[in-house]
Amino acid sequence: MSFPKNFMWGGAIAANQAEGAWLEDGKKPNITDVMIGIGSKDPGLKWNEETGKWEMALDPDRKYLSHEGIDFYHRYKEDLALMAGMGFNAFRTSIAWGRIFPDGDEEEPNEAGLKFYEDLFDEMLRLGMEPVITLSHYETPLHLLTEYGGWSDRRLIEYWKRYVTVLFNRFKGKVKYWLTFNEVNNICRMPLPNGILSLDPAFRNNPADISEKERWQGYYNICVANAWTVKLCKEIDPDAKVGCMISSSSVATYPMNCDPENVLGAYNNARNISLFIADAFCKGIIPGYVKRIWREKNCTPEMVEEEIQLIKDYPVSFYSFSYYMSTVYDKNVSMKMHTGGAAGAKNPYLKETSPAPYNWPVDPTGIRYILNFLYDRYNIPMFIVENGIGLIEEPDENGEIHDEFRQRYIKEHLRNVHEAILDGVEVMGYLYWGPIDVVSAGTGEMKKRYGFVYVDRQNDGSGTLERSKKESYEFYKEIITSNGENLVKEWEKK
Ligand code: BGP
Repeated sequence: MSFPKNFMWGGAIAANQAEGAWLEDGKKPNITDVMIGIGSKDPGLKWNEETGKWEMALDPDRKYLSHEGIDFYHRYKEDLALMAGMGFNAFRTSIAWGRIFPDGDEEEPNEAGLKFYEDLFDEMLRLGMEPVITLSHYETPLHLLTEYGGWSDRRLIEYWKRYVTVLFNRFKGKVKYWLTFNEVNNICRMPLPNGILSLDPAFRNNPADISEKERWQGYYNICVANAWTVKLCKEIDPDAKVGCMISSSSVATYPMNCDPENVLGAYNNARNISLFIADAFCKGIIPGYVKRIWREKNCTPEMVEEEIQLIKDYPVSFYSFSYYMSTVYDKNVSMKMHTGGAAGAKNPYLKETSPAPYNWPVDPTGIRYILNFLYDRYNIPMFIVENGIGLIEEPDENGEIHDEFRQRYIKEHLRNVHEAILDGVEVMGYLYWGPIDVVSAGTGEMKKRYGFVYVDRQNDGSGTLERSKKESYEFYKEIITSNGENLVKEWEKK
């Protein structure tokens, strides 16, 4: 038994990490444009006592690599041709909200922004790639944060509806798969890149932190916005589908041992980091364990009865997710967070991690575990839209990059995806994260590379931006062109 016939094979990037052209053709800054890495403790924002407002305050001594990215904005044709060369039949990227509504609260969209994405999607379709489009990949227009505090203000729901209505009308028939908010569950642990900036005087020295009230009001407003997206899509383009996008590494939280407190702690970790919002998006309910937090922290958001009904009536049609690694819950070890997921105790059973300084544990079985777990919980198709490995790599004296680690990583993960399919899980596709090197989300650097295609751009901003194929390029191509058959045959032999 092989991979399903219509399996989507490809890769995923995001506008803010690849496009560059951060102020071109009418675009204004979005939140990640002022951050060097989404985990950044010192974003380029300052409270101005005189105006009584937050304002952009970039550090002149630091390099904001995302401002030029890999210049995908101008080079997308070349890049898509390289992806097509591997046989991609799907490609995921995001729309930078600030290209369409530069401030976010305008009445009319920016035609230049719409035109750019129209040309981009037309090119994908011409090359036989299904566009899989994230509506917001850490890209809320900065103005919506500085002026309104972002998603904790319910006016954003209206601005969002305007934004998605424009997109659904314009790209009707072209985009069949929409993802609402990238890794939306990070809204609680990394509120700033997810579009919330505190307007509470208590947080003026630390824009990365917010009050519990703002956090959960943001959560509720995003749940409402998600449901509106599903409703508007059904009305405007009924053939298209809307999915959630959840960072699901933490769904694979294993208990350190059979101490019941660790078992329960592991389960709660999966819920509190990943599922608390997936439950709302997929099952249409605000779960009881979330309401308990609201009661205990006295931070119940303001809610509207019709909106609770809307959340119930308009769940997403598929579950898309990122998976990078699993983690271990031990009641005596604190749980840290980074872009790859949660990091708790060390798992003594895992043989490798990605090389230093990243050291992300490699756990291919984890992807089979979460595919089964999530499919059992939500009963909707699963879509892997991010999985990959970031390595520090430079061409050797022959100009080549031999990335065996990446090939092994992909093979082992796909093997487990295949097992999950045999287990009966409906899997729509596998989109590898970062098929071409892009700026890292977590650290804002170039030297952490995921690509099958190398981009000559360095951390100091130097480089020709020239693209070249790594060894894994042909490897991935072979998998795609045989629809995974080559791997299945290899596994059957063993
Ligand atoms: C996810 C993000 C991506 C991506 C990936 C890898 O959290 O959705 O944007 O970059 O992680 O993370 P990093 O770039 O930090 O290695």
